[in-house]
Amino acid sequence: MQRTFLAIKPDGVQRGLIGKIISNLEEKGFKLVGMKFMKVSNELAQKHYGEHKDKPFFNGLVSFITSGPIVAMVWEGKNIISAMRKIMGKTNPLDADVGTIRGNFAVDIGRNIVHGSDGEESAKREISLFFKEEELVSWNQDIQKWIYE
Ligand code: IDP
Ligand code: MG
Repeated sequence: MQRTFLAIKPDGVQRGLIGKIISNLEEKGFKLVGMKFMKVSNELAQKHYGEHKDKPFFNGLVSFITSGPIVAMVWEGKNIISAMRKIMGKTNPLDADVGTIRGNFAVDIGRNIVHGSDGEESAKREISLFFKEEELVSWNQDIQKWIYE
């Protein structure tokens, strides 16, 4: 089993999409192991998006992600890092397939609703940026035997 970091960005929260996004992932069969409703500080935003610090959109990205509350989550499942990226859809929502979160709910690249880790390294890094170990919950999801063979 793998863990990934997923955040519903301020646009997703403002647009009332928290429930729909979480429902989608519960219905898929993934397991929620951590969740926080929070404002991202400037410092945390800079760290989280550190890989983009030289990009022209960096300042806008940091002010956007700190502009309102987000939902920070950790989800667990088989191959969940790449599976989540597929469920999210391409970075530019106009390129994202219909049926994906970004394809269904977003238009602009700077308002693309969700963030998800793009690999094992970034998942580890992002989970530990947003969560302390004791904030993650290990639990038995009783429906797992109907999801995994
Ligand atoms: P990702 O969120 O799909 O992993 P990244 O390339 O890591 O995409 O970019 C991080 C975030 O920065 C994107 O989700 C998007 O909101 C924003 N972003 C990326 N490229 C651009 C751009 O060209 N213009 C404006 N915002 C961008
Ligand atoms: Mg990324």
